[in-house]
Amino acid sequence: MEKIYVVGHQNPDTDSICSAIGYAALRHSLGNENYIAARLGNVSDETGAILEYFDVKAPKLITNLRTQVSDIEFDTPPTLEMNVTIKKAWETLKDNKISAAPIVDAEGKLVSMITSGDIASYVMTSLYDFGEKVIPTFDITELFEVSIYKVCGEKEIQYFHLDDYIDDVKEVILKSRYRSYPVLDEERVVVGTIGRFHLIRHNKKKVVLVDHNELAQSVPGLSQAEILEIIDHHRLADIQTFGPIFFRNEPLGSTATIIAKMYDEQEIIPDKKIAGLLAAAIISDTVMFKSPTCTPTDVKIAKNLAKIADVSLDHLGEIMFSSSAVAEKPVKKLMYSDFKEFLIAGYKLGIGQITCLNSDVALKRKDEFMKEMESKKNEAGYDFIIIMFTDVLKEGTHLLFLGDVETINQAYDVIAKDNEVFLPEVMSRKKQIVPRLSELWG
Ligand SMILES: [Mn+2]
Repeated sequence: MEKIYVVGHQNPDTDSICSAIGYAALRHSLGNENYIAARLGNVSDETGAILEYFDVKAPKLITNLRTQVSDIEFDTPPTLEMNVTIKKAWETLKDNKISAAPIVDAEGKLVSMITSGDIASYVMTSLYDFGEKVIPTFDITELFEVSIYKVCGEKEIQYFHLDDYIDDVKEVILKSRYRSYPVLDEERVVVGTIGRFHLIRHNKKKVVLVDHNELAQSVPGLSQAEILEIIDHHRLADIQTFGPIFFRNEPLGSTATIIAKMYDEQEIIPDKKIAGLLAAAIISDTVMFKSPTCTPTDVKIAKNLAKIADVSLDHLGEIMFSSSAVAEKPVKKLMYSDFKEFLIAGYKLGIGQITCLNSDVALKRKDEFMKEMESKKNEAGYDFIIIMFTDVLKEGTHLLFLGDVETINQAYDVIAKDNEVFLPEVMSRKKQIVPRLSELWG
């Protein structure tokens, strides 16, 4: 059955990973085994700690959704072994109404290709060599018994692999003149042939997006894929689809909350592990229910999930937030584990968020952070770069930023100094940091 990937945003956070796992599992419970949880990047330490706790594997890593040869309905003509005769080869081509077939060794691996043209030309050349002499019939029989390997010789064969991208295949095919090309699996075993014709229509990869609906945060090659559903709790952004889709957007604290509601609507109780992961995702996204994005629904559902999983929510919080201990880890790792890019009114900016139990420890490393921010800002061509140190105990966020200080002062009604400022009660990038910039610039 055709695979359907369920995938969250780039630089996946706990909500993106756990919602993908949770939704794929819900689909499995409904009998749709072809839903596969996926991720677009490394699992953060926070998420890793929670996956380990519940003993659940990280979702499959995918790097893009460009169409590959394996997405095409290519032909599967019979293959011929090297030692068969041209008579047999000719019959095979004729019986299957094809003009070419791959030649393989005993293990099915590609050796060459034979075409009806090769056979015709070999026979004609051989006959022609007799000139105008009378041809004895036994010679013709012998001719038919020649092994095909002799006929096609050692010509160079253009072939493709199952994981080759169609764009690349197209380029090669348009420049060459063959009618069909062998397709190989990773063991070089021939699994079929493709021709120009197959490139015209092919299946798109199918995907369900969770926890985002913003192109810049999604998987490369998305425009070549078919989006079946979007389940999200972020602002409506810019992803467009070819046809109508199932789109579910609710102003809740996490996508995991929506997934848990969907279990409920289907009257399915998630198993212990899934319930635990969804609860953890709610706690992570709402920063222990302290974020203004948190709603009473999030609290109610998280408590219910914790009951099913037989764990305490505080314990889940400890596992996740202490894992992002900010004293020792490399700055790059801290900065990019939850880093998102935004385009607001023509401004390009990057905003990273680090949730921690003690932001003072992190700020001792300000110089290191500023250095990395500087180089990232130049490299990515950002107008602004902001790193949020969201402090669970202080219930606020310490900002480090690079960009126009007046923007920060106006947007957050503060007086920032030395590229930093503390924002009490600010816990959410989505609801408190981004919207104020949008208002200011928009
Ligand atoms: Mn989320």
